[in-house]
Amino acid sequence: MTATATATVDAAIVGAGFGGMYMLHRLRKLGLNCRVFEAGTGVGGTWYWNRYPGARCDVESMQYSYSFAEDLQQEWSWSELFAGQPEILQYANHVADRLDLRRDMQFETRVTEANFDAETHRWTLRTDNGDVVVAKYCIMATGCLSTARKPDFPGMDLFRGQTYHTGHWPHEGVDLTGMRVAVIGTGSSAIQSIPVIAQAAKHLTVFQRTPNFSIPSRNTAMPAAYEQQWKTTYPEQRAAARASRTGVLRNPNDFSALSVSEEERLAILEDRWQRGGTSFMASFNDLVVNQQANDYAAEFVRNKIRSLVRDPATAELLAPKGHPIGTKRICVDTDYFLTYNRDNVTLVDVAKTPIAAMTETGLKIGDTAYDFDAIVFATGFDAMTGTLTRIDIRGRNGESLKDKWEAGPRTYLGLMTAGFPNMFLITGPGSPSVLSNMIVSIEQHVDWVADCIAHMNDRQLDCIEADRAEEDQWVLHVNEVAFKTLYPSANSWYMGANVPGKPLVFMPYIGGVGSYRQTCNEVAAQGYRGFHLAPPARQAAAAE
Ligand code: N01
Repeated sequence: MTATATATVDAAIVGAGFGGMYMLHRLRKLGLNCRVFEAGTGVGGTWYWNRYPGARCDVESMQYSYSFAEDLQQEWSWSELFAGQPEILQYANHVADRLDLRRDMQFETRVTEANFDAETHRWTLRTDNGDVVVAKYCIMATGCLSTARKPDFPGMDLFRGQTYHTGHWPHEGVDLTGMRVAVIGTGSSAIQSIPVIAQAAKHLTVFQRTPNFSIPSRNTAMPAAYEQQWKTTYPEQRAAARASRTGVLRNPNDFSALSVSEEERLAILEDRWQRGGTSFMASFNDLVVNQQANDYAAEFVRNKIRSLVRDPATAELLAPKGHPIGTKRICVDTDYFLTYNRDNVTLVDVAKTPIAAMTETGLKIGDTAYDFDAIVFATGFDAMTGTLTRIDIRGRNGESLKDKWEAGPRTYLGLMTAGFPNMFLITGPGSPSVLSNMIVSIEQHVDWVADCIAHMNDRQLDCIEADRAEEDQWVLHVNEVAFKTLYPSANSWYMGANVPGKPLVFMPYIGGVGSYRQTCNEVAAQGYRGFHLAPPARQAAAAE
């Protein structure tokens, strides 16, 4: 679809990932005229950009898919227990085809500005292609991990070899066969890509600043009986996931790690380790709130690392000791720790002596030079706020979102931010988002927003805005809940700690997917408590 110079739509949706796709579908059903803007050349969001070797979802395939249409969830078959990136992208494209979404999508177009006009209650969006679009609603489905981040080493431009970021992996793929490769970082993306890169590279050197806890995925081809069992019980299972804490069904044990004998504790942890995946964190109900409980689980995993990695010094370097398990995003891997037993893999600790510079031939750590053919940045994202604050968003009275969020993001329910009427955030900061199964949280937000717009249409309302005092209360609540857990003790991207100068604020809402949904539903049922709703601007003026 090509934009005309100035177009008018009911809703402008920014982003064609799972959030933007479903939002378009829901709003079309309400009869709204919509346009989706997407920087990439296709749909899929995260799964469009993150094509690095080994990229895979760590929520089980049967749970990581849309639940809104029975035919969609019945007709699609996943080939593995945990789907790889190509298959998830294929799924996103399948949904786009089935729902004929692309005709309202404009690709290779990045929204650069959005301005609210309080006189008309309309947003004007501008894009890097020069498009100007006027919309009643501006819906930011921009993703939580969509602005890739590279550190700013001196000499970044000097390196003569190839450089890559896991979050911007070339579509044509990269052949690292026989190369001397560096991977910087040991987060989820690195932990998935390192075992695959090690198989191709002549030599792989991993630069680790903070070791991470990782649990084996135990990924397999999809067992037919397992798929069938899910497909016949989808309604119940989806309902249970929506009411759960994380949006993922993982059989949580509802008792404390301190309530059982040491023998029992080890047996439970071993059972979860053998089952694999993030369900390890559901071994007990207090792993993220009780330091002693957490210590037991953390030491269990450290001992596993010690048993898997042959060289004791490397094993000790890989064993995380500086943060409670789970407070930095828990990783899920296939043969990550075993990869360090390969002769062609070296681990370099850059915690005490950081990477000093990039050179023409590689990296400098202190006085030591390392030469490479390719350097892979697995250095993460400016998470949750980075994409939104890079768009020049101006609300009432020209207030800039970037300025408003200077000391940390402020939202009411993670859905709207006061002063920015008619702008909805899909899985915004202050909502469970990244602490949950993203598709469950996306569907909940999209449904809430679509229902809200239907409510407004039915009553000829034209403008909705979060109340600032309600927003202050919500921000306080998000903080209070977070500080009852161990999460804020880690230097994680949840806290903004990975971006120099970013305020240290716990950004997602940790109160749980189920109870959060209930709160959102109650707010709607009470006539959108905490929001101001208004008729069209001209009508309001006439009534005064
Ligand atoms: O990014 P990260 P990611 N010198 O920020 C290191 C989701 N995800 O792309 O911890 C040296 O976690 C940094 O070190 P430190 C998931 O939610 C999901 O891996 O800051 N190192 C860290 O080790 C995940 O959490 C899936 O000390 C530097 C790494 O780079 C999120 O995306 C798969 C450095 C960045 O790790 C982000 O994961 C992949 C420097 N100057 C991702 N700067 C699945 O579903 C940064 N680092 C499986």
